[in-house]
Amino acid sequence: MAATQARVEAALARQLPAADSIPARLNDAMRYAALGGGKRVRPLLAFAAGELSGAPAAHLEVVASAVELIHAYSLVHDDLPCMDDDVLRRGRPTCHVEFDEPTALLVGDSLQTLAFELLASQPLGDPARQLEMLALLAHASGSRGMAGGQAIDLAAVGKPLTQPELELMHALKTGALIRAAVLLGALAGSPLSADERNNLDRFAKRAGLLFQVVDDILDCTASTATLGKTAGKDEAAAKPTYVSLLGLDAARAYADELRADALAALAIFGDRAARLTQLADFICHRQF
Ligand code: GRG
Repeated sequence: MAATQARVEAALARQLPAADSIPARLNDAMRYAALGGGKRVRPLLAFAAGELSGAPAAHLEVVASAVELIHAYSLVHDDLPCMDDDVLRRGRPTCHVEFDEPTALLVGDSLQTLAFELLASQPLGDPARQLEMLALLAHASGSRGMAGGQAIDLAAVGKPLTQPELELMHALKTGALIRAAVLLGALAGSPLSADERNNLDRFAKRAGLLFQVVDDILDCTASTATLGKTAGKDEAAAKPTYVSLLGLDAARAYADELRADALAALAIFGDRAARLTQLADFICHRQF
């Protein structure tokens, strides 16, 4: 994991505009938001999924960086006063606190477009498959994916949601990009069979939901210092979560169930899925 994280960090550092190039404040803020922090779960998933299809590491580096840039953009915008209004991210002041709101808005815009520039501008094997990858990442990021989930989240504050409604919100807000990371990693190599692809998709959806259930548990059980972001925000904002819906013990049991289902979907891949299995365990048992 450390080697992959370092590789992605170096790739992002190369692809982001130099901090002293014009416009220096925006470029500095882009680097602040994207470098030097985060678990890099999505890049790790992309690299692990690439092992299923024999994807070249150079292709995976591009795919993983593109997904992480979208993720970094979403965190910058999510922290803005008009959204979640937070001051702490990855143990540091949020982007709009360290810089200013207009800069943070432009940082999000620029990280998002850089992701697509990166994914479109380097040959990644079969051009038709590369187009499929671009469409997949765009779909996962937009109103039918992450941004749509964020809209449902903003509208849901203070309202009780049923479990299927909560599931849809998270499948879009958090799950869509995690699913994209897994599928893009696999797409960067040789084609999978239809059966393999369906099982990988099932793994990706279960892993995305698992990530969110654990996030909800950590929000009410871990400290701000451990998380590097403000803990207890969901309850304070009266946000519906798996813990508020099911209770802590049932939320933990649900996380175990999702992990087991995710791992069952990997059976078809045998030893090639060793790293994805480790990552599902990491997502389930993480402490931050
Ligand atoms: C602004 C369009 C738009 C979308 C924002 C992803 C998101 C949608 C908001 C983030 C809010 C949040 C805390 C969601 C819970 C799950 C999540 C994405 C947590 C943060 O991801 P990690 O834990 O972060 O992978 P690091 O810092 O490790 O990269």
